Amino acid sequence: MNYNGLKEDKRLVKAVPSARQIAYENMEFFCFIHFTVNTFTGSEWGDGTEPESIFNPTELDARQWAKTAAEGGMKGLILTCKHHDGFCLWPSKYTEHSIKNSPYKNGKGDIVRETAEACREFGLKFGVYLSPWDRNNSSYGKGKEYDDYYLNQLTELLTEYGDIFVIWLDGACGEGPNGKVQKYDWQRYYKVMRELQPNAVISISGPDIRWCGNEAGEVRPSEWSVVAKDMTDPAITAALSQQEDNEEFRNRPLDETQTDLGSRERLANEKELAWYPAETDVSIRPGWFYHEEEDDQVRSFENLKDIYLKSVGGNTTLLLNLPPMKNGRIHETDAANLKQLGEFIENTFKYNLVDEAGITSIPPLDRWEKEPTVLRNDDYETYFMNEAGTNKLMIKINWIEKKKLNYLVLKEAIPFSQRVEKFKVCYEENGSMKECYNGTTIGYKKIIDLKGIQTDFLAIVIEDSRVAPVMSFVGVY
Ligand code: FUL
Repeated sequence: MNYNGLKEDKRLVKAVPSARQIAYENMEFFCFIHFTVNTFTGSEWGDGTEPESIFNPTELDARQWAKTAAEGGMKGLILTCKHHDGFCLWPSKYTEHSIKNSPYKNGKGDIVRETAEACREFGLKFGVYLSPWDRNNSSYGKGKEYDDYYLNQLTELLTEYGDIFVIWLDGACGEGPNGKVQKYDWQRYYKVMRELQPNAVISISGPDIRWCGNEAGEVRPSEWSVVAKDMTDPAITAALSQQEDNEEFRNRPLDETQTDLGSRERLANEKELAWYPAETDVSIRPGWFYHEEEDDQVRSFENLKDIYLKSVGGNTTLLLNLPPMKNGRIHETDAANLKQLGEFIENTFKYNLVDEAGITSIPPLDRWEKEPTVLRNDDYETYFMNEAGTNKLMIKINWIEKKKLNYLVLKEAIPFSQRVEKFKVCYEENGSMKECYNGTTIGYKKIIDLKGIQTDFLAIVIEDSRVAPVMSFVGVY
């Protein structure tokens, strides 16, 4: 099989996800909560000199955060336990710069615990963001002394709050209070993380989940989970997010060097490859932290829907930030728009029309032990693997009568890596076949807007694949 002059290369599909990566990708959609002294000073990056006394959320109820996230269709929640300003939302034993010296619950509060408990109540998994960059602690920039401090805090978070599903590591790294920049001992950090929470993924400046490269909700048209192994080097994420945080940076689109991370051409000379799937992280407001003056700039339901379909439906996980207000509550506009998204997700993907359709395929059925009907089950136990060496596959779906079709969902069986490189979708209208989609990657999940076409026949035509495609699920809604 040839593709643009390059031979089929089985090594491209040797990179496969770990169990923890599969579990994370399956969760699809998460909530980010950015909350710290910045909420009270109106800034995005605190400088570490903020007095603890300003932190005073008088109506904070972590259950409202968890409820809002669950109603929005999210499956997990990640809290900024410590942002770059160094202020801790839990009473860490290792610093005085925390809520224990704030008016919040007279210094007796622990927002990490309250949030972890609320997540359990609402069926969400809980994750932590612990900024390596600390602009408050005097050991920052002093090498091992700061690494020890960071690991002590990390150990508190990973041992005292139950199961953690993700440790989200920010790439931003600047000067500390003494003007020095710290060189983080990442490998030592990862070792402790793996020991204490072996099921948690280590994201962004970690080896499991990759930053998509922008904060504007933009997704690559061809998103590959198999990329060059050196992309997992935290120095790369750090370099990408080194700039000052401002709106321009947050809305910066991908530059050309970042649009193709995984094509055969791009990977042709890479010696080592890794399964390193992308995450789309974006805020519901212009800032990561709450600013009252942005109350009229909350992303609308339509915009959130668009981001959801592009990201979760474009082979990435989606991490959507909901910044609580000074009083500790998520603003009602943010909650209402997200709730609409949750209802959209639930109602749209409730009933799979493939359950009442016939499925056949070309090459024909009887050449395989398994029938393509296994595509109705949304799991990796059942999948449809094309015959070795046969990279083309057509899946045909037909109904007894015409149906109005809104969305098509396709999933590859990612335990076998990501294989499909080129496919199209066709349907029958007035006796002739029409093309309604033409694209490249599928990966974990692809959602295609069928725009309400009316038809009784749909064909998914895989035109090229790295090696024989393995499809796990087809849904039509
Ligand atoms: C960035 C940080 O600098 C922002 O403040 C925010 O936390 C974002 C999610 O990551 O690197």
